[in-house]
Amino acid sequence: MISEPHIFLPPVLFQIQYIFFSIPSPCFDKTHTYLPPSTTDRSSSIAEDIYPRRRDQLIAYITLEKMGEVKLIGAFARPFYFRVQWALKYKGIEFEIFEEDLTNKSPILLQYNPVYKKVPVLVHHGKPIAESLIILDYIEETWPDPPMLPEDPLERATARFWAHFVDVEFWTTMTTILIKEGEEQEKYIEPALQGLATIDQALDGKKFFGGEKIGYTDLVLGWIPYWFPVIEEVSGVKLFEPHRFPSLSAWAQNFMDLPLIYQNLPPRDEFLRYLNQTRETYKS
Ligand SMILES: N[C@@H](CCC(=O)N[C@@H](CS)C(=O)NCC(=O)O)C(=O)O
Repeated sequence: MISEPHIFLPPVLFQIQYIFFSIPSPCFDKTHTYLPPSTTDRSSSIAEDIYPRRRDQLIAYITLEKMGEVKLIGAFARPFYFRVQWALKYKGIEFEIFEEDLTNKSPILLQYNPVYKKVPVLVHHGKPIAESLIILDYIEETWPDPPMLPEDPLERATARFWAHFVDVEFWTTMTTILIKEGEEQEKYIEPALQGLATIDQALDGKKFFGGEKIGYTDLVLGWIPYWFPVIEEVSGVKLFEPHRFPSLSAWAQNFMDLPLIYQNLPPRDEFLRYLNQTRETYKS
């Protein structure tokens, strides 16, 4: 388990920490520059010459210890972060969000997730929990009602199996399709189609993975209906044809019809711009 951070740096050290620049992994973070270029100037004075988002980060940093009992560290449009947001909202838990610029990670992230230095991180009573699926388990155990997972151990294992399958197999395939071109991209099309067919069969005409109500597996796979079409648009590869994957397609519609979901999504235009930037950088 990740150790609890003990050091709470004063603002001047916060500024020094900004000098560090970590190289993110391909969860699209190499070039996400939705901050204006001036904000990447790490020598600028925090007091006077600061872009609002950065000022927000500073304020969030200073007050993180004082804020409400549940905080979520995430970053724009990251699906692993959104699944945790949905889970917290599903449980009716109040929480505060702190969004990272992953091209310039804050001391908060480095201290709260020192092992992976990735988002999301849930901070509960000042204690960090990292890795989205582990966070979902923690949420389920800490706030059992309403349950996300079924009662039956076999059904619980099945829900976790699909979550694992999609994170390990399918997500990687899709991110590769997004950032590659030509032959390299083509190699991943068949695995992606097979992945879609596998998920379609797992659903087998059910409204949601667990039956009539959404639950754990739906929240974990919930990036598919909104993220997938944007990945297709940016990569130029069309895979998700409703007639080929009827169960998955109906599920996607059911999922997107829920206020819990459609009220909690990244704005499409900014998301599209971000994925385009990402593709441009990685493919070169
Ligand atoms: N297995 C992790 C994956 C988290 C992950 O890859 N996060 C990405 C954003 S989607 C990240 O923080 N990347 C920053 C980096 O790799 O430096 C989870 O489920 O939480």
